[in-house]
Formats: sequence, structure tokens, C-alpha cells
Amino acid sequence: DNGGDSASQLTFPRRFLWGASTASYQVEGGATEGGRGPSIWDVFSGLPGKIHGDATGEVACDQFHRYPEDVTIMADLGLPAYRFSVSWSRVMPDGKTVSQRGLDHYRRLVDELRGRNIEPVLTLYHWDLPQALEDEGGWLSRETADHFAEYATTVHTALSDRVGQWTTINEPFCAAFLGYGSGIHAPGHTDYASALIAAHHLLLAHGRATRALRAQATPGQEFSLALNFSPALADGHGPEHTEAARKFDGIHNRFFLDPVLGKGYPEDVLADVAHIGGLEPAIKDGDLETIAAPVDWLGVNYYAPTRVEPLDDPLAPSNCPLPGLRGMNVLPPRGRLTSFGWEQTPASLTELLRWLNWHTGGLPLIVAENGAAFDDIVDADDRIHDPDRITYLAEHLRAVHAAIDGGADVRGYLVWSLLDNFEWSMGYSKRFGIVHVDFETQRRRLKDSALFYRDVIARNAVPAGT
Ligand code: GBH
Repeated sequence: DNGGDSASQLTFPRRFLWGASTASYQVEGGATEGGRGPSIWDVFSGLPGKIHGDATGEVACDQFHRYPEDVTIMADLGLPAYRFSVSWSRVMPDGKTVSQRGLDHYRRLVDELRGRNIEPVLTLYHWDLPQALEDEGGWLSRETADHFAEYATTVHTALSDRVGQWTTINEPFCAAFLGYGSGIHAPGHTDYASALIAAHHLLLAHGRATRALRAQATPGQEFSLALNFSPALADGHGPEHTEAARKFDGIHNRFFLDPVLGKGYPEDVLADVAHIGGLEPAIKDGDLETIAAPVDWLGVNYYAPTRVEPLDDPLAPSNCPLPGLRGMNVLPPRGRLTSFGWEQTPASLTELLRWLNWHTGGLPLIVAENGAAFDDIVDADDRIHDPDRITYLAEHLRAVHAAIDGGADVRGYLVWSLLDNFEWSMGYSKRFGIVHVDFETQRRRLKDSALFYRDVIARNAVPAGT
């Protein structure tokens, strides 16, 4: 497969899917236009003190209006695929009633992409729940999973002739644990029992939607979900270190993955969270079968590993705000850091992909998000240099290549992100784009990393490391 490898470059498999990712609330803007209703992120970001600089996604990158320009940029970079998400409250302003104008927006976007030979990879939910559904209980209500399946089939019916790649939910971990547990994301609840219930309902929504979409799919369409993984690195050897890593890996990674694979919730994690309560009563007969709906590929979102250490008292409270964690702490990141303070450890991506290949029994994988926030260096000619991002991307692409060499069936890589955008609680203060956005003028400029990525795609290869 990697027959084109040489001393100077590492070649990816034929038909490897290269692309870039964004999400509706982070790039669209047009928050009150086209009949869109409010989402939980409009409400949450309007609360004082929740977002860096009290920023909101009301305008963001204005992609709602500027999508033709953005698709031209993608075409200029030679991107074969664009992963974006649909705003539920644009398509259903109250979460239930269809807005034809909302659907029309995505039909135009998809047509623009297809006109440039760019494959749309459509995510149905990247955290922006219609506020009207939050008012009825949000992800704490089982009915939200039913409404999600309705929404999913509505979007699928409208775009089925134009979109082949469908992802139900992006990172249920974040929607549940950051939205309902630590409270740093919308809707901002802080209760671990609620976080576990929300997680279950998000997974249930994925399963219901996947089954409903498969029932009306056309041949060749593929269905998936995207999970965020952070491998646990223990700060030493010995059983107590292994145990600290097991706990973190359990609640962060396996709790979401195993039910999707049909393995049910991991027994060790159920034991870790048992003292919280809430989860077991939320799991009804048949739920685990529903959640186990087969996926065609798994979206793997990876940024950094997490360092952990054991505490002497196995029941001592953890500094890590995830449900059920006790007797362990998360340690500061090590080595080279991004401007977000996340560490750059590409070896953990190789290890993750190889572990996933083994644990899933060879399920096709697509790296659906990987990237880094760095501050721009602007020169006198107004060009933007981001050498650190080029290094991060090159190292992580080599890490993906190594996993493929090791037997993992990795089918694609989608960089986070196409554009600098609304970075959730960090507002506009963290820039992940390979394309720079001036949020005053909405001017787009290619960073050096965009040119680097263009060359990677054109060669289907990454320069070998030194
Ligand atoms: C992705 O989530 C999102 O899908 C995307 O929308 C977002 O823009 C992108 O990441 C960049 O942030 O400091 O120990 O609390 C990434 C998942 C979950 C990774 C929370 C970092 C916090 C680590 N993120 N995690 S910690």
C-alpha cells in the first residue's frame, strides 16, 4: 500500500480521504438569519463570564454568507473533502418544525462543494441543541433522542441525493461531560449524575438516528459517529499507576466507544461511577442494542494525551472533573505545548489508532479532527507564518502513517480546522485554522500550514522526519 515510500517521503494509501473540518456554531454566524432559532450555545455564550472576552458565535466566520468564498479556498488547496456540521436550530428552529429555508442553505453549500468536486462529510450534531429542546429537558430527556432521530431523517431525506458521508454526533463526551458535568460548555450544568444521563441519551440518539438513516439509505452511503480520545499516560510503573490510567481511559475513552461497538458500558467504568447514581435507571431495555447500530467507520478526534498519577487514598477526590474519578489526578502537560497548553505527543496518536484497530476488530477509522492552536506570526508583507502548526501536522501525519504501517485501517485525515473560528469557551482567542480569519473584516488569508497541507494532499505523502 505504501509502495511510494522513500527516504524523503511517506506515501498514504490510494484514495486516502484528505480534508478539513469545521462546525456550524463555530463558523456559520447568521445566528438570527434565514429563520434560524436559538441554540443552547447562543444562550450560553450570551451569559456574562462564560466565554473568553464574552464572545459569541453570532457572526463567527460568517460562513452562512461567505460559503462560496470558503469553498473556493478549499478548491484552491485541493481539498478532496469538507467536514461540516448542520445547525439543528437552522433546520428546525424549535427543534421539531422543519424550516425549508434552513434546509435550502445546506443544499446550496453541498451543491457548491460538489461543483468543485469536494466530498461533503456531514455531521448532524456538533453540540448546538435547539434551545426549545433544552427548555424541555435537553439531553436529560430521553425524548431528545427521538427528536434527534426525526431531525436526522429530515436532513437525510433533503440531502440524501447529494451527501454520501453521514456522521451522527460529534464528541458526546464534550456534549455530556463539559455541558452537564464540569459546566464549561452549554448548557452549563454541573452535576455528574446529569452528565452520565446526558451521555446515555446522546449515545441513544446516535443509535436511533443511525438505524433510521440506514433504513432509508441509498447504496454506498456511510454512517459514523466521531469520538474524542485522549490516551492516558501514567507517570510511573506499578499497579497503582496502571490503575490511575485505567480509570481515566475508562471514563474518557471506553465509556463512549464500547457501547457503540456493541460491548455495552465497560464493567470497570460502571463500578467507578456507581456511587454517583443516575446512569443505571436511565438505561432501559433495548437501549444497548439500539446504541450498537453498526457504523461504517469511526471518526477519531485526537489532540493530545493526558498524564495521570495515582493518589495514596483510592477514594480521594480527583482534580479532574469527570464523573466517578477518585484516587487519581491529572498532571500538567509535558514537553512542547500548543498555545492552548496542550502537549504535542504524536506517538500517542499512533498508539491510539493501533489500539482502536485491535479493540474494534479492524473497523475503518477516519481521523476526523486533529490540529493545534498557535499564535500567528505576521510579516511585513502581511503573510502569516505558523511553523509550529506545520511541525504539529507533519509529526501527526507521520504518526497516522505509522499506524497504517502497523495494520490500522485508517481511511482519511481531516484537519481541525479549515478556518480560525469560535473556539467555544476560549472565544476567538485560540486559532486552529490553516486559514487565518480577520474577525474585524472577515478577510481570509492562507497560513503557511495551508500551503504545506496543499502539498501533502497533492503528493498523497508527508515529508519523512529527520
Ligand atoms: C474538539 O474537541 C471539538 O470537536 C472542536 O469543536 C474544537 O474546536 C476542537 O476540539 C479544539 O478544541 O485541558 O484537560 O481539560 C476537542 C475535545 C475536550 C479536547 C476537552 C481537550 C480538554 C482537556 N477536547 N479537552 S483539559
